[in-house]
Amino acid sequence: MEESHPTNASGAIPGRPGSEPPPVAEPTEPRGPLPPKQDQRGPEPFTPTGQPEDVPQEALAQGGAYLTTALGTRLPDSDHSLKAGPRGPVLLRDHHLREKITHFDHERIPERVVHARGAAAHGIFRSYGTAATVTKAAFLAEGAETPVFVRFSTVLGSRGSADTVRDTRGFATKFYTSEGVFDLVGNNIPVFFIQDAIKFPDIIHAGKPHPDREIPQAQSAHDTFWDFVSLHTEATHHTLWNMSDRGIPRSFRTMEGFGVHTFRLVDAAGATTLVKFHWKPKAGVHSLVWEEAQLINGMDPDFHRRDLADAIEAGAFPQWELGIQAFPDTPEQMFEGIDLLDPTKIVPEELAPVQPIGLLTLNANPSNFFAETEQVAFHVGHLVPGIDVTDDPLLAGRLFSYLDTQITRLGGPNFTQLPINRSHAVVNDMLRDGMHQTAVHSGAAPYKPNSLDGGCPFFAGQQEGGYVEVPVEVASAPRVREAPATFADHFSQPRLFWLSLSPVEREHVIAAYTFELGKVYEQAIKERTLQVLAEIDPVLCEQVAAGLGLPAPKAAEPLPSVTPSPALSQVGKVWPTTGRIIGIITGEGADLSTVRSVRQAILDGGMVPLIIAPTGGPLDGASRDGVRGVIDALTGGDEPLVAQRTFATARSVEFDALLVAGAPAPGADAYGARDAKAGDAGGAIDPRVLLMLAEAYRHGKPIGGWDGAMEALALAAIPTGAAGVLLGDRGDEVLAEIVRLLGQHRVWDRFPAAAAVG
Ligand code: HDE
Repeated sequence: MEESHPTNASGAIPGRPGSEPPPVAEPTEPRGPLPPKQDQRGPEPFTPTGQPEDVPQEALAQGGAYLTTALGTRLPDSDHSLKAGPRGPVLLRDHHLREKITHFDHERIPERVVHARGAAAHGIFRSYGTAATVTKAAFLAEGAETPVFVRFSTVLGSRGSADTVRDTRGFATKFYTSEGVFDLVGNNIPVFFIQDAIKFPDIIHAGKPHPDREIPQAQSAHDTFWDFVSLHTEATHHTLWNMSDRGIPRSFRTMEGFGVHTFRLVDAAGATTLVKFHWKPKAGVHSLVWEEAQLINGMDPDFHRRDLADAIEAGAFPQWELGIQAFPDTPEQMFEGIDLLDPTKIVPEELAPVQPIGLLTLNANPSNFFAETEQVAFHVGHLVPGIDVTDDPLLAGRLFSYLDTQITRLGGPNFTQLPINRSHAVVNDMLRDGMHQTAVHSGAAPYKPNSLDGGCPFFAGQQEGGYVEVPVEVASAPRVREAPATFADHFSQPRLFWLSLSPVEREHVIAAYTFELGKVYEQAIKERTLQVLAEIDPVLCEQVAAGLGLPAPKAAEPLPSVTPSPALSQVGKVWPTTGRIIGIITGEGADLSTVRSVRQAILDGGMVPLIIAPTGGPLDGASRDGVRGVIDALTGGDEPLVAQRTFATARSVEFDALLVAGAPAPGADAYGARDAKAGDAGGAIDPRVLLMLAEAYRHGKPIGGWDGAMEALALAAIPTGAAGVLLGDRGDEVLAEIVRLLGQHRVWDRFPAAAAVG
């Protein structure tokens, strides 16, 4: 049968060679742009509590007072299945039972393949306008205020793993700008293990638990990690940062953040500047010490998550300044001999200062962890006009990976419609259908060009705020699987970092390598790692080798001469003490008026006092009744002094400093009483208090006391007159000195500085 073709009025077949050209279509009446489609508008702005401002409460989940099914039918009972008689059997027709169980069965979604464990907060970013000279991004204009959502994370552990493991921390920020969403998906360490995204599965497979037994959880102290990083020496710099105090931050609030890659900013005239992004915490850059971090993982695995939420709830809003290091966008993309496309390299701040461009304040906790913290989807490809990427090969792979992984994790391509991910700018895309589509799209023509929807939506050029890629010249080159020669140096920057650390920080690095390699079984892996350390510094190599009981190898090449960067050290600086936690150990006979005034002075200083007592309840309970109670009631007198921790619930790791108000007698519970009866010299002081003091001392925390405190300190084997240990007659004087020491974070003198480096 003859094929039939559509023909036009002249009988020619459109698009067929040799046929007559199709006649020009009659112009139709030009139509104006259609108004934005209702369902494709941006989301209603979300308040920090996560509730849309102008959506009535009834329209949201959890409206109304009565329990309903998912479809709104009110329910009389949710505690019993529908049965044939009270003793059963259960009936299959019980829709409510099946709905409840089925929904529960599907409550979990796949965790993130990396960065599974995280905590997040809402906030606001205020731009200083100082970046407006180099970028046209609207949210970086002077005075612009942009809502943000920030998620902090560990990399290796599962969702339920502990917070204070030795690991890199994620620091991902979603800016809901007026021009669309911009995500700055950074880490707390400025360099990465690999230079090319194709190695990402390798480093992650090496760091994750062993595939046979699925152990160890959330840590790098095992054979596969060290096997990989000792063979793959471009990982040396990042690994050294992990082994430094940066691998165990005191709090998310006291971490720096880094964009890692070099980005490209574009101004209104199209001029470009290369930049590296930095987040600088207002509270200072502080870390735990390793023993402390390990103890916390048992005592309070949610330490960082709790710390962030508590601080925000208490109104102590964490703040970071966003800064940029700016470099000329030359064809070589080099700065002072450093390849700006190499993500294993930093540019020392002494060579290119970090210029502040805005202030981030986290001021609201998520109201639902799953809806917000778990479902948030960051992507380095979420860019706004004025910010572009570079050809960093690690970044190129990331530009593919995030969307790809989120399609699996969030069950399809429509996760951008989830409240936490929705743009606050108007959305009019032509993406349609797919799993979990929540928009009810109108219009007949989700394609371009179209005439049926009046040509809408229209393209936005430069003038209309469109995202126009920078027309960067691409050099013609052979197609190869190779890294550039400028990526080849893997050791000079680790040496630079090592030499920039203070002696006590070097000592921590030595201890960290010794610990981690001490957990490795294969001798060959330890030896290979020692060879890597020899290429960084002989003292580092020798001291770790001594700890492992192995010979120290010599460097294969003469060590490069590098200039240290003092900005990389966390020691020797003075920081605000706001939000730091001071424990006050009280006991029988403690002078409560001093405790009360010291507690108040701590609060007045913006810090957090926690009273630790042998038992719970009010310390001055007896005096609340009777005459004192009546006077208080009449005069609105003092708040009762209540124990927030007991000897059973407190552990040193929760506190930044400890005060001892008198001699803490044993607690009334079995533990304290039993040990007290032991009859040794320590019997008079609760053994858990002695443990607390000894730990705080070992971890370099300021300790102060008055009244009978001296006895407790002596029994905890804390030398009289030791650095950062203060005994006085007056609580307020002792506190003043403790706060001064806290400004330096730790009593650094207490750590023997073994790592003297020449
Ligand atoms: Fe990621 N990374 N990454 N990463 N990354 C993910 O995306 C990936 C890298 C970072 O709180 C994943 O949604 C590749 C560097 C953070 O939700 C995944 C490479 C930096 C977060 C992914 C890197 C990061 C992620 C997993 C090598 C610092 C958590 C779940 C090319 C600059 C974001 C997800 C959050 C998460 C891929 C390297 C930071 C699989 C392929 C370098 C903070 O897409």
